[in-house]
Amino acid sequence: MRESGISEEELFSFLSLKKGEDSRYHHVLSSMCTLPHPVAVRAHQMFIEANLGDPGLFRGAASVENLLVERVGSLLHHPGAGGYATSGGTESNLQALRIFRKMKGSRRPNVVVPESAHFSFEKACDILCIEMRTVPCDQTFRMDPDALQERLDADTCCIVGIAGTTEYGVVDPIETIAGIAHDHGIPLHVDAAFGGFVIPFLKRPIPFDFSLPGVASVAVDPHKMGMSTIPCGCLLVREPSWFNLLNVDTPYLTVKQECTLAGTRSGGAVVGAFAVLEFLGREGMRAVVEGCMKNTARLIDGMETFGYRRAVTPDLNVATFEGGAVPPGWQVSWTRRGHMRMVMMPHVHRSVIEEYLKETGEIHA
Ligand code: 0PR
Repeated sequence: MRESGISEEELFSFLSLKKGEDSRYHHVLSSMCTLPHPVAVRAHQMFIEANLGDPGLFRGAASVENLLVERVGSLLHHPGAGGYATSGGTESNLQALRIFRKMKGSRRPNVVVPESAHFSFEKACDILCIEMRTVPCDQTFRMDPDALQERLDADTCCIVGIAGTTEYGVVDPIETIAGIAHDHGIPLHVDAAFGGFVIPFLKRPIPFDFSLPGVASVAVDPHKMGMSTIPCGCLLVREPSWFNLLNVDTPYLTVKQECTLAGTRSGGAVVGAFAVLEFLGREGMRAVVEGCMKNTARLIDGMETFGYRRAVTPDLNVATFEGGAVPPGWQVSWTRRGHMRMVMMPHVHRSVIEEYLKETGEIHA
């Protein structure tokens, strides 16, 4: 660290330089994050210093967190769900497994996840010393429920289903999986980190939430399709009292117990997430999702005219292809199976897709 500080002007000209090295979202087709909605930015700035880790000091921000949980709960057909705002899908998934591991009390617990699960489950199982059993997917990259049944035993503390896979944007057969979970008395955690703010707004919603009796918990991320600022995830559980399993004493804080993983937590991002939902309402969210889905269909259509076949027809706004050309200056990603992958987030406007297709056509020709 410097002995004496530099001028603000010098500092910010250095930071502008660094900012210039960042990707602008404009040509980014590989991300599940997006430019935050302007109301999220404004709300975040307004609550920039709020620390939800000491909620008694920031009662306003803390009550907005409760409102956010209530809004997301009602979206997922369970307004009375317990929940809190996490730092994102990784923390939500870890905390859900932590709850169900404690509930089970087994000495050698296992969790059963589809092979398509996000790598956050690997981290969570490593930290929690849980055996992770993977279930193969079918040809459409969705978990095979028969193979799931074979992997369950008396030490299975949780089944995981994915409502919107990271790589292919497909939804596991959650209704069937929830039935299996219910029959075996094993809690089902649904990772809807990406899909949670998409599926409820589709023309034909797919069952994935608390409306299914076997679903015990759901992870949904405002900092992905919720268009909030980073970091903001949400973990919701069917029974609010389950969070008591995670409580630790916090004697010198304004609240005496805490169930969250992080101590200090961003109030700004949480208020930002609430702001977007309030400002857009279901109508506004439907419009955003409809746009993303139309753009996905347009991209698939356009790529197929060049002979790049879709790897699968997605449920959500993720498109994957058997091969493809990447024009210079664009960010795309590749799945573990080698498919080219693009995510049609809200910043990927129709004009961006047309530009991408035009440039791809030029390379292709
Ligand atoms: N669950 C699912 C289904 C996810 O897709 C992700 C992240 C997570 C959990 C973990 O969420 P956090 O990253 O919030 O902890 N999916 C994206 C991915 O890993 C995250 C991402 C976002 C990656 C933007 C790159 C990027 O530019 O691909």
